[in-house]
Amino acid sequence: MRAKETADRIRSMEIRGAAEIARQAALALKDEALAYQGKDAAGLFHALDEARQTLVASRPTAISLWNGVQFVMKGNDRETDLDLLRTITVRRADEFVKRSKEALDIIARIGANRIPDGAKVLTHCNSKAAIGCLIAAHRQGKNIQVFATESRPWRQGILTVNDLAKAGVPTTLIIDSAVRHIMKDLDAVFVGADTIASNGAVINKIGTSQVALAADESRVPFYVCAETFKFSPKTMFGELVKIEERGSSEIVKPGEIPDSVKIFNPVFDATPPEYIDSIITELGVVPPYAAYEIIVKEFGQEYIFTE
Ligand code: RUB
Repeated sequence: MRAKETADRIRSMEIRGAAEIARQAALALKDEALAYQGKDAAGLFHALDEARQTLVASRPTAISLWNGVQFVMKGNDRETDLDLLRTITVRRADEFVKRSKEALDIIARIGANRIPDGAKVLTHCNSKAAIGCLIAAHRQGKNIQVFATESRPWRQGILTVNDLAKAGVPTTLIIDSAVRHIMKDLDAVFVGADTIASNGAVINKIGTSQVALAADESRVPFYVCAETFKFSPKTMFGELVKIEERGSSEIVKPGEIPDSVKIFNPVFDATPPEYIDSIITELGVVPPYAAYEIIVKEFGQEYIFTE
């Protein structure tokens, strides 16, 4: 799928979830490289760069998307041979997808070890990384029960309970406002991440920080499952993570409320590091305060200044 179509499908939420949008963006750059009809490397680079900008603009606050396209484009501007530039772009896109899928498998195995037999675990929204851990624990033969929030307004919780039920995991769907009511009976919370800042704050689906607060109050361990491409090199250089706001039609139907009522629809929120027990990555279980070191190790500094 070419970049424009991929961007449209990301914007409309047909493609969603931080890891999936990054993988699809990388594959869109691959398809752009394969479809390029021009005769020189500079032209292909220009086409790829335009595609990169189109993709990044489709969900501008998603660092996974930015990291994914940066991974594919890294060093492309120095390549002067057209065939080589095409080959390198295709190879790097495939490598990003492969690494991201391997990371998911590793996170699932590591995360499952943190789930004791008999545990009741809560998850919020629809994170493939978090769900992977829950399914892996179930496959280890542990008798676990999962509680999944509905996650208004898009109701990604419906996807989650379908994923879990398909894997045979005993699952209960709850509305978002039931979280605090049931927290005292739970043993762990597993959520994903859209972005992790250099100070260890985790940006994830709106409501995640309330779940973390309730978990902290009941002393329930709160785990974040995230591939290293969810860490934001931009935050290391002082950029604040912008919280995406989406339209009012996601919340109310036309005519349902008076025009004078404003609607505020932030789709992510930030959970401070002090509410997070550990972040489960493909590099292992790390404290949120290790975010800075992960960013330096994975991205170095050269990434920061390419935008
Ligand atoms: C999805 C969401 C998920 C993260 C992590 O939000 O917040 O928890 O993206 O998901 P949206 P994953 O539905 O708005 O994209 O672990 O699958 O990358």
